[in-house]
Amino acid sequence: IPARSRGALRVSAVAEAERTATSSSPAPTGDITNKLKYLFGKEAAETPKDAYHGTAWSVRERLIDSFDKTHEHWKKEDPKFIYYLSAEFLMGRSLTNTVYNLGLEGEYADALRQLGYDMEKVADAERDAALGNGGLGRLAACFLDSIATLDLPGWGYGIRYKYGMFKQVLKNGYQAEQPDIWLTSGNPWEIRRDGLRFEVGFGGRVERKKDGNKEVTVWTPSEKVWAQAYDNPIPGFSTPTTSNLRLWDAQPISEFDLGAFNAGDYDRAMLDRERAEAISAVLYPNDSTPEGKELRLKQQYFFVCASLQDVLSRFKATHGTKFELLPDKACFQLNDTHPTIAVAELMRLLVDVEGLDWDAAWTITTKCLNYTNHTVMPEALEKWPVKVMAKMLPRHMEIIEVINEGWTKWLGGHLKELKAEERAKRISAMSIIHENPWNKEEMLVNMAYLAVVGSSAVNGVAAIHSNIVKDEILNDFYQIFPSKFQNKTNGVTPRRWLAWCNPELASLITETLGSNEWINDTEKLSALRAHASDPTFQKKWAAVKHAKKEKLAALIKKIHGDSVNTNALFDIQIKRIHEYKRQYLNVLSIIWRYKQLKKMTPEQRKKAVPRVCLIGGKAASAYDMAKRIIRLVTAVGDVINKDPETKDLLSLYFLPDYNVTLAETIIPAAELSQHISTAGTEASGTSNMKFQMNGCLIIGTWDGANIEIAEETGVDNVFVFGVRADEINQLRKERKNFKTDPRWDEIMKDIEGGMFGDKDYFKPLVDSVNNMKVGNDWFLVANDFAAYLDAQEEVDKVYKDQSEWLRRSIMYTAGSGKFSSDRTIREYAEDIWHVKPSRPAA
Ligand code: AZC
Repeated sequence: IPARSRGALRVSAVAEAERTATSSSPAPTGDITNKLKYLFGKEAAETPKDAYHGTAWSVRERLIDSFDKTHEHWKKEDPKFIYYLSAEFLMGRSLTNTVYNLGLEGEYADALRQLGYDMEKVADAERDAALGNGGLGRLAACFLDSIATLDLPGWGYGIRYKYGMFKQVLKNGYQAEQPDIWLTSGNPWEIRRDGLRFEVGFGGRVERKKDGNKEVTVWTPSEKVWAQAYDNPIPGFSTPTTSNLRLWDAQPISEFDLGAFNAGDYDRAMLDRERAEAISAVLYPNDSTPEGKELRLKQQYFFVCASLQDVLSRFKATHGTKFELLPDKACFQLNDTHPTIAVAELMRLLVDVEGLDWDAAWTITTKCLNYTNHTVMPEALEKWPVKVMAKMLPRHMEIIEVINEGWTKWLGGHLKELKAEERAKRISAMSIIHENPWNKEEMLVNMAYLAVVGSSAVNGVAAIHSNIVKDEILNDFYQIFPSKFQNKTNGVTPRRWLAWCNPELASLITETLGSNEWINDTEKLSALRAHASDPTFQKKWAAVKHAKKEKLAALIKKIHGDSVNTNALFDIQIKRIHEYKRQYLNVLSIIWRYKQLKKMTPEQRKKAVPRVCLIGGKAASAYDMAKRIIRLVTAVGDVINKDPETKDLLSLYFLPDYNVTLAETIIPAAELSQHISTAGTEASGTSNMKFQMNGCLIIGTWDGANIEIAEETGVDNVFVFGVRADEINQLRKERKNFKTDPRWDEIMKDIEGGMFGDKDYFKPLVDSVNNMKVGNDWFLVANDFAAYLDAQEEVDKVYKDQSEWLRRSIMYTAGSGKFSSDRTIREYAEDIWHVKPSRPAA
């Protein structure tokens, strides 16, 4: 889009003029070429990649200017900070987001044009920072955008993985994983903080020593590494505030063993470096199935330990050892259980290192920490074997034991009304350290329990999920501490997910509402409701959607070589591949649709609604069933995309390597999106919110945030189907007697019979939902199948009435106000963190 039409998005001409006037930065054109010359040794930008590098390194300086101003301001004001501790931050690309958030888009687009480049092409040369798996990591990234935009003093803390989320490629239709080597050409969006590093230890022994007449505990680790800080500035939108994501890189304490080298032992000379660097080398490619890997615990402790030391050292620089003030100056949000070792680490730092007594330290710790649960999948609720923890973190294991002793003792007192036997049962059920139910020999540390006991607030991420947390997953704890439990329905940043990724729609909205204030106040989108049935407005709305569909069609053509019908309904399911998310159900209905089309006469086919179905997402590398689902998608696609009789009416493509950037092209083009998890299993979902903002209709179960989206959009505008969460337990028990739909039986036979080839490979997939002796259809695919087909039929019916479809589409965007992460973050700030905005002068 030309810079002029993008002007509609700008905050205000005045604000921008002010920014330019105060900026001491050189004109971008010269600066871009300078960067290329002095950093890359290039006389001119010969490729879009060159242009990207020059531009990014130039923008970086503007970013650092506002970053420094913000930090000077916060240093002076000394407000309370929120520190968001997360093992994952799925940031995606930075260039576009940075220039738009800083209001520099016009300037840089003009500069690039003078150099013969188009901003969009240049932005395309950037690699995604994919330091996360899925929803949890992307949520953390949206939260940082909102924290900065709302001027809240806050930082993210995480790990600077050398290899992020694996790159997914298809080999003959099967998923293959390749390493994501994302740092090779340097990263303009980070600043290495030379000299800012902390020691992190592992293993070793714990001793009690006398210090005067006081007994102190001394932990002597057997292994130590440096955590080296890298700052990633996070620009807010329409504010001078630029916040920070501080990521830690693991470095050896001793650079190089020259002695070993001189003695000819080259491998040993490098050993320390390799061992240390392994800690921050790879992001675990799991979504909700943790691998019981020691390295993962090591990663968790590594970043938590460095982050807490960092915060305490800044605190001490201002407040000395008045640690009783810490809860007024700092709080930490534990993004799932991954950073939960923070409970023990903060205790260790306060008691062993700073010399506080236990009770004082415990009061401070529990005031500073808060925990968010993101999943109900039992396999994702982390539990570490006591043996592993005791070996790697012996002092922390002791601390957890003491915490648990105190906790169970307190609990015993609290439950004194109960009969002894009942009381003992409850205490043992709520003990942080407990037996492994599948292996009585093994004791486990339950990290969720540790997080609940060690935190002030515990929250789920959508209303239904928070209720499940209270009523099921952590019900025992809820009964003891009802006021700790809260709901904070997720949100997404409207900057990246509407304004920047869909500038055409954004311009139309701004033009219609008379201002772009909706970007910071999405509740204003509700005024679009008044235009939902206006044919002229609908026409403009449809034109934007069509343009975005053309763009996505071009991408499909690039990937698969096929031209898809852009007048077809674009039907999309993009998310991690998981049995509970039920991509399988989607494919089964596509097979059914194909069979129906095949049976139709040419006359009947003329009336059918054409569809382009797209599925994308990564399967955890060790998740066999998910990989089979991917293969089923590609195998079904291979058959139907080649069928000349039907291919204009139905096609199915798997989009490989789904990531943030791909989502930015897919979501604006989507007309129908699928959020069809078994009710009660998807904690929230956040792509549903992105689709909603972009006027995409939803077909979904009564699950996660779908429910709240339906409430905001109007339940009748959403294609809701399927069993409800409160029916699931009973239905699971009865599943073996469930009478499957005849259409289901037919499709199962087709797959088993080899209609899509690879029938041996698909056998376990068929068995998992259809052979009660082998699988048990835990996610109730069969139960929802008929209702899902009905809902799909309803989709077709509404799509035939384009004016009704467009009305709904507009109603979705109009109803998306609640799902801005600004709203979510305001709620966290007010109800949990108690941090207040503090904006530096422009
Ligand atoms: C996800 C949930 O599956 C998703 O429903 C939610 O929207 C998202 O968190 C953000 O809250 N969970 C994860 O990505 N991973 C884990 C381990 O929960």
